[in-house]
Parts: sequence; structure tokens; C-alpha cells
Amino acid sequence: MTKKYKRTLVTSALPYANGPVHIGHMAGVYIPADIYVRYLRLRGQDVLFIGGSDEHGVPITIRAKKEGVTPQDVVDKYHSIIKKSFEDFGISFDIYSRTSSDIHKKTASDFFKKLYEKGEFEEKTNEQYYDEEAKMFLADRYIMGECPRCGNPNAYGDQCESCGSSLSPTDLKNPRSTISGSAPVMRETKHWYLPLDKHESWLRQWILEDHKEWKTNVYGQCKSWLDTGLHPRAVSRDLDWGVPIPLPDAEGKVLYVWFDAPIGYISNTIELLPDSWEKWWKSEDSKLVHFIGKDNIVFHCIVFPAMLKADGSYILPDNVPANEFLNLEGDKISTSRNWAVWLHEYLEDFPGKQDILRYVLTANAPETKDNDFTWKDFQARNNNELVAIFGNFVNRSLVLTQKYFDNKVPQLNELTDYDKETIKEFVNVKGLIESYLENYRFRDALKEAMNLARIGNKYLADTEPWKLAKTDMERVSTILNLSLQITANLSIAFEPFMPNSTSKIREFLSIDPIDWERLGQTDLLAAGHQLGKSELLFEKIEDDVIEKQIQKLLDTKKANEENNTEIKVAPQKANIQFDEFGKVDIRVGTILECQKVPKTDKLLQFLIDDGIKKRTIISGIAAYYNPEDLVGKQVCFIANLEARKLRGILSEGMILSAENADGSLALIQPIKEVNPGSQVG
Ligand code: B3M
Ligand code: ZN
Repeated sequence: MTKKYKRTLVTSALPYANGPVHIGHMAGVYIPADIYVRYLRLRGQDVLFIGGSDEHGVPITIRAKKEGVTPQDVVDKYHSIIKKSFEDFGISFDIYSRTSSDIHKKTASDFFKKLYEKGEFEEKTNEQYYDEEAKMFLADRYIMGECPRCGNPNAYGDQCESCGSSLSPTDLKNPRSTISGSAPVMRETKHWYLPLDKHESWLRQWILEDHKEWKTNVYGQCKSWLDTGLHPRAVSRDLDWGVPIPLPDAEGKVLYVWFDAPIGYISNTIELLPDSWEKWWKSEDSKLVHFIGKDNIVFHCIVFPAMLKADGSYILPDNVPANEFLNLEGDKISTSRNWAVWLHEYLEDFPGKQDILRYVLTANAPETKDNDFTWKDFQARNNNELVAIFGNFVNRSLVLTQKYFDNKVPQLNELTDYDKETIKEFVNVKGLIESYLENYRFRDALKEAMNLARIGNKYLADTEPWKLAKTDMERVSTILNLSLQITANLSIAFEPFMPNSTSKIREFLSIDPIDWERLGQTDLLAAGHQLGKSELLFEKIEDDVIEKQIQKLLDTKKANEENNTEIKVAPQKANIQFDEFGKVDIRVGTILECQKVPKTDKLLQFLIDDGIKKRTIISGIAAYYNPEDLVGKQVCFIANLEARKLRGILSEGMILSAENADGSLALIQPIKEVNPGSQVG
């Protein structure tokens, strides 16, 4: 549905204030939201960008207990760290506030009360674990016990971290309270539920019919929730940290964090605009857009809209462009394992290079699928794209103008066909960038902006004004005029993405910001205009700098392994049918020859007697065996795996090995010798 709106209200997920923010948060939520908002502002639209910290919830109370401080201490500390990181990276919130504020407590409390009075909740009493020593009901994470699946004695009430099973507290054998250590008892407690099942039919219509344009990952997740059937969800918890339930018989109960957090968007708007906030939230000509990560989809597409609808006076989101996850060097980013690139640490190591990270995280944003951040890719994008194309073009245009025209914009003389072709190539850039940005396709939009730099760079390389300077200054004048016009265009096109760099370009050109509407034009700078002082726009990042970052991660990995005394077992995969198993042809073979694959650390090349012929198989096991020790041994291998080339060698199958929790490998061998070619099954 494309609707005409008068203003746009943009929210970005409120990060939990129990840790700093990392590149995953930025790539998933804050950079795309900021690009979108900056773009709308450039187009002169009325836009409001709301952010803030999510300061309630059990993880914060657990962290406080661990550190021996109050939950308020925890959120005070992280709220300021997070807020500063966002400022440092130019995330241009109109307000960044917090859910422990009085305004928020009042707004959330009133919101609950209105729904309560309208009869929008169901009240239910059920039994829950209670710690008689600590005199409190226990959240799932406060209960530990033996996992019914794998026997891990330290499984949590919601999940076993050894086998990955999700659990409920009553599944645990011998449960114990992590607060007092005592065995909890069952006790009755009352809670308020939002009956999502009663909202199902309008939600189906609103999402599945009226919002088919939502991103497929978002639409798909909503559809699967709706198809599975919605159930009432408790909006209260027995906890002493949160917004108290504003009812007389609700002592010791607070709003569930996922009930109060999205109301934080509203409270923060009220804090910023106490007199005019309602037009943003309650007027049909306001467009509401939530930027979030994929783990928050159900709350923003189903639960929060149901809350807003239950109230009855609010608009619903027009879009929820959720991103997938960004991994780091192949592994899931994890706060508890410190597997992350933290923004504040990045800035210590790369001062002033915010825009580089903004660029890389946008170019590689997990828009449609999970993506991987690697330091090598970061370096390559900086050196091969920003330095070699964008920076190189801008710097050459400026330096040549300085050299030949006294740092003044030279005259535009007669255009050649090639000039005209070049100009034609970027007249569409404005429309393309706009349409990508309006459809939340930030990677493509950035690619278009970069394409403009590519066009410029190619133009200079092809026309070679430094060679013409001896013979045809008139031509050089035109070439440099056009190059500077392209440079000025770059200062517009990159403004939503890399605001520090565009402001630098404007300094070099000695100009004020140019209206977005003029993007694509070639008369942005008047002949004779005096340019400013320039320097390199981007700098090459050397190998040793990147090695240092990689080493830092390796150290983290090592420390994690050393701390990790619990044995981790991978969760069991989904069941398969017998005939699916039967498709895999596993056999025993005898190793005839074995050697290291040259110039690799990991790979061994095996020659195997498979009973019929000799076959070559490459296996990534070099770190764990000496090749000479393996000759004559028997191993199991998959015989019918499609052959593929590794390092130029055709590998005909796969040798089976078992993987320990630390990633080390052991080959699988029959317990007594069998004929080569014997089938395993
Ligand atoms: N704090 C979860 C998260 O940071 C949660 C988002 C709230 S948005 C209202 O992923
Ligand atoms: Zn388990």
C-alpha cells in the first residue's frame, strides 16, 4: 500500500542497557535507520527519529546481582556508554532517552491502565516457582537444574546451554534457585494476559493482505506466527525491577519488559515534544517505521500493534524493515563470549574512522540474509573501494585543479561526445538512490552512490588530463570542471551514508551543503570559485593494523576456550527418514599415501584404496595428524559426495572425523580391520 503521508516517525530498537553496542547492532538497526532519516531530512521531509535504552528485564537484574550493584547502577553505566557510541557514530536521533525515566514509567503505567479499564486483558492465575528463602517468584533464568535431555546439571529454566534445548522451568530435574540455592516451591500467582488470539483475524488481514510489500524475511516470520496460531501473552511478571503494575492487588509485580519497552518509543516522543507528540503517533497522515533486528519481529509486527490497536487511538507501523544478523569472522556475535567488535573499542583503534565502519557495515548489511563481518573484508573495502576509487578520484580532481588552475574551478568549454556520455551515465543516479532508499535497500543505494565515484574515477583515468596539460589546456579545463562537478555530486550522494566524509569534501571544495534535489546536475560549482585546502579523503589501512584486530579476536577465542570447562554438545539436528539416510554412501578405505597440500596449514591430501580404485580426497585435518602416521590406517569416508576441486586438486569424497567442543578433530576408524570398500550403515 503506498499512501501519502505528511510526516515520518522513525524508531530504532531500544538496546538493552546491560552491555555496550557492537557492529551487529549498528549494521542491523542503527545505521540503516540513520541513513533513512538523514535522507528524508535532506529531502526536506518532516521526520522524527526516536531512540533510547531499554532498561528493564531480567538480564539486567542478573548482571546487577553478579556485580553486586543495583540494576539502576547497571543501566546508568551502559546507557551513557551506548549513548556516547551513537553520538560518536553520528546516529542522528532527535532524542535518545531511557525507560527508567519518570516520563516512561508514567506513560507505560497509563497505557496498561487504559487497556485494563477497557477490559483488553485476561486475568489468569497459575503456579510458578517461588523461592521461600528469598521470598520471591523466580524468573526462568533464576532457576537452574538438570537438563532432561542431556543431563547437564547447570541448565537454566528457559534453556540448556549444553545441548541447546529450549526448556520450561518445570522440565528441570532437581531445580534450585540461583538466588538462595534452595529448592523452589510451586506457588500460585496472578498475571494479566494480552489475548493475541482475539487479535488474530485483523492482524492476518493487516499484515498478510495489506502489507505484502514488507521484506520477505519479515513477512515470512509474521506469516509463520499467524499460521501457527496466536496465544494470550502475559504482560506482567513477578519481579522487583520494572514499571509497577498500577493496580491495588499487584504488589511485587511489574510490566513485562516487552510490554513496556516499545511504549518507550512513545514516552521518548512525549519527553521531546510534550505538546505536539500526538500528531506523530495518532494522526493517520503520520508514517511509522520501526527499524529492528530479526529477533524482534514478532514484538513489533504482532504484539506492539495489538497493544496499539487495543488502545485504539494510535496508528500502526507502515513498515518494519528488520534485518537479519551480522556474524563476526564466521561466528555468531555474542556479548557474553565477548565475540564482538565493540564500537567504543573500534574508535580507540581507528580514531576518526567512523565513516569507514558505516560504509563497510552498509555495503555488507545483512538485509536479506545473515552476513559475515571479517577484518580482511573491512580492509579490502577501505583500500580497494574507498581509497582506490572514491578517495583517489576526489584527490586527483583537487590536486590537479590546484596544480593547473590555482585552486579555482576552471571553465567548462566545449563538451566532447565522451564527456556527454559520462554525464549521461550519472543523470539517473538520483532517482535510483531515492528509490532504493525508499524501499529500505540501503546496500543497493550505497552501491549507486559508489558508482558515481567509479564513473568519475574512470573519466579521469580515460581522459588523462595530466598528459594533455602540455598541449591542450582548454580541454584540461573542461575535464577538471566536470571532475569537480562530480566531486560536488559525491558530497550530496554520500551525505546519508558517510556524513563526516561529505562534510570534508565540502571543506575541500569550500562550499555549503548542496540541496539534494540538485544531485545529478553538472553546474553545482561556478567557474572561478576558489577551492579550499584539501588532504587525503581516505587512508590505506595496512596489514599489521588488521593483523592486530584478528589477533585480538584469536585471544578472545583462546580465553573462551580456557574458561569453558563445561563440555558443549551440539544440539541434535531435525529427524530424517530412513531413505534419506540411505542416500549417503559411507565406506571404509585404507590410506595408501598422505601428504600436506603445499601452501596450506589445514589440508592433507589422501590417496585411498576404496576397494575398487584409488581415489584422492582432501581433508582439513592437517593440524591434528602427521601425514606419515596415517599411512596404512583405515578411515571412513563418504563415497558418493559430488567431487569438487580444493586448491586445484579434485577431491573425490569426504573423510569423516569427529569434532570436539574446542574444534579439534579425530578421524573415524573401524574398530577392527575390514575390507576396503566395506559399506558403513
Ligand atoms: N531491547 C531487544 C534487543 O535489544 C530489546 C529491543 C526493544 S525494542 C522496543 O534486541
Ligand atoms: Zn541439555
